[in-house]
Amino acid sequence: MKQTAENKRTRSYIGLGSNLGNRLGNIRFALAAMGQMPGSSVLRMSAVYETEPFGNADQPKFLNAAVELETSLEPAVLLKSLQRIEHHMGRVRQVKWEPRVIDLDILYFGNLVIDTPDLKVPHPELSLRGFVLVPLCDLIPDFEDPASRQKVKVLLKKILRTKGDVKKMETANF
Ligand code: A4P
Ligand code: MG
Repeated sequence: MKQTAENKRTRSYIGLGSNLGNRLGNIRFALAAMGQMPGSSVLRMSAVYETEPFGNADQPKFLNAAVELETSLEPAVLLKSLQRIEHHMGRVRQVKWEPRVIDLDILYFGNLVIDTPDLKVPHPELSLRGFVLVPLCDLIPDFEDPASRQKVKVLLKKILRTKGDVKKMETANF
């Protein structure tokens, strides 16, 4: 879907995660950098949460958050821009689920469902992850997930068991 023709702006939701170095500083830096992407503005950010590592448990705790972005970038270009920020911030990819300075995932891109080798939206494991759903629920509890057709708050309710792994850290305005 072309976004450029009329400079259409789409609401997109980005998940942020950091468990290496100055985690809060990393989240703040990435937030500022996303605001500098062409054709993009950060509208809102969730609270920041300290979360138990999911997957490989033998690594430091994460800080996680989500932002609401308005962007005229096409999804693949947005992904590239986010990867550029990750790279600029010193993220080196070696092992899946290794500790990372910053991880920027596209959670939603409007109502689009995208399934290409490089980009899957909604993020495929979103509905399993408290560290994604809790921050998203700060922003868009009533948004209907375009894959499952369920509201974000309903998806969160289904994984209530793991919610205890997600602790609100700070509610300051960014
Ligand atoms: N990719 C496909 N779809 C997307 C999307 N929607 N957004 C591709 C971003 N990237 C997407 O990602 C690998 C490839 O996914 C990219 O090249 C892109 O083309 P990556 O960021 O390079 O590698 P990764 O993050 O190590 O792997 P992956 O599968 O993204 O890991 P996850 O699923 O992101 O998990 N526990 C807590 N508490 N908090 C966390 O934030 N994060 C992870 C990482 C594990 N445990 C965690 C957390
Ligand atoms: Mg990732």
